[in-house]
Amino acid sequence: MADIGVTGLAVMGSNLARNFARNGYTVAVHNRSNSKTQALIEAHGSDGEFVPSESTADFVASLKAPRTVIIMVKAGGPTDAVIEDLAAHMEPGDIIVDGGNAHFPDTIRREKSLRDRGFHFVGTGVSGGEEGALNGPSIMPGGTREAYETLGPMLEKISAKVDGVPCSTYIGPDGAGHYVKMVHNGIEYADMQLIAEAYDLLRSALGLSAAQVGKIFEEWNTGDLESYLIEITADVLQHVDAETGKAFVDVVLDQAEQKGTGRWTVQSALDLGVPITGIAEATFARALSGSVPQREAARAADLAAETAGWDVKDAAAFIEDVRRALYASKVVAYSQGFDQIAAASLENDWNIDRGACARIWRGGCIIRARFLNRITEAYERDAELALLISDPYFASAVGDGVSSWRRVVAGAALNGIPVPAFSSSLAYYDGVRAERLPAALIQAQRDFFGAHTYQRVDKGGVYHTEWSADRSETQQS
Ligand code: NBP
Repeated sequence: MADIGVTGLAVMGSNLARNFARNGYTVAVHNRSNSKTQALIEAHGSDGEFVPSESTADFVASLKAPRTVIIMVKAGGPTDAVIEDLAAHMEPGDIIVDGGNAHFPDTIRREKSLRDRGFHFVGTGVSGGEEGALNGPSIMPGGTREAYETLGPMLEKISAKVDGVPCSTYIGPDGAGHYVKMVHNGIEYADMQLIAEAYDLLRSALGLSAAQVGKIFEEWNTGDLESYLIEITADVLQHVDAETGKAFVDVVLDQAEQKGTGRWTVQSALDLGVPITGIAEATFARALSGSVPQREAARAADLAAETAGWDVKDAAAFIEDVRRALYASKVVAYSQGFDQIAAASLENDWNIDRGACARIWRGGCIIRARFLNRITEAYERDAELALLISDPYFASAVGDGVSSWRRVVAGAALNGIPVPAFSSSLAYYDGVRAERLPAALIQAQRDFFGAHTYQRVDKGGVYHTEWSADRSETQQS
């Protein structure tokens, strides 16, 4: 009998099934069209013990109780179809796991409906793409603790390990796992945008080639910024296009696409009222790059630039400024993402441990990075930490970079280089640390035109001023 089943054997499912088999589990495998099942067994049957089935009934019958099945199909309608098919053959107490990129409200809905029918439903984020699925992904499972007792040890075994610690842990009930995966992807958007802005600044200000900037990133990857994304950036920038002999990055169309997780992250942040400006700017920057008619219209109108012209006297100092600005902006983007997780956790009663999230992102996933250790340590110091950048380590790390950050953002503005993620992160930093914000004026305006009321700094209560009459102030009940 099989320990675990995987249905949906496209790239992610087949690699995950192989990972389970290589780790000593007997894996039941199934796919809607049997050709993929056969292809997996023919090409990789020697990886371990597989039990292939053509029908769902045989697939379910080949599993040990409680039967545990991971679904790795296209998110949305296909996932619902597969769940219904499985549920018709499984029994109460069995565990149905969705490892696809589901939107968390779908996971909440599915979990409730399957719980009502006696099943355990686990919505789990799986990060790391096809290579991670095969060699060790970062896994973010949400569902019942009871289901995690059966499923968890298997997920931990196949996950990436950092210092021997698995990159998989119980995240929380129903949609918690998919939510954390969604924010992970949002942070990935911000991280990529910040790297792209740093690259743009270095090329524009110093007139460097892509390969020269690649070398700088290689150097950065030996310090605080060490991460998978910096590493691949160094590699990509030094890659030469075989056809033209030009830098590869120079022959790629500059329109960034997106599959939707960045947008979902921003939508949820708007609902929760959490300012995730880094992720939002990164998402909008992709949208701007793809706004072809608007970009053409702007160029046709020859919109004025009035730039000052870069005059970098000390290239090494400028590079160090950009590095510090990148690190500070990155810390802010992560801080905002963790704020969002905390707010969603509170709203949904998920009780998510943010330190554990940072711990399981250290390996296997796209945003794996050295500094995630520091985030785990910060939340270990204070599990209720209201603001990551107020932790002593991050306060000092960001503080050390503030003057560099200001020089870089000011230089970019003077020279017409768009750095939305760098500049919005700096604006957030200045906003969140400000003693007093101009929000007071906004409250006064709202009361003026809409009688929306305001509170005072010098006494309690809620007030309204009779703006169009005698301007007397009345306390509201
Ligand atoms: P795809 O997202 O391309 O989905 C293909 C699979 O879905 C095939 O097995 C296909 O079966 C099955 N399928 C479809 Br389409 N409609 C179905 C239906 N109505 N009933 C049953 N099966 C159906 O595969 P993937 O790229 O391996 O990704 C799998 C999941 O993992 C997705 O949710 C994805 O978002 C997520 N994910 C992907 C990555 C990545 O890097 N690719 C990373 C992390 C998570 P067929 O063979 O019969 O057509």
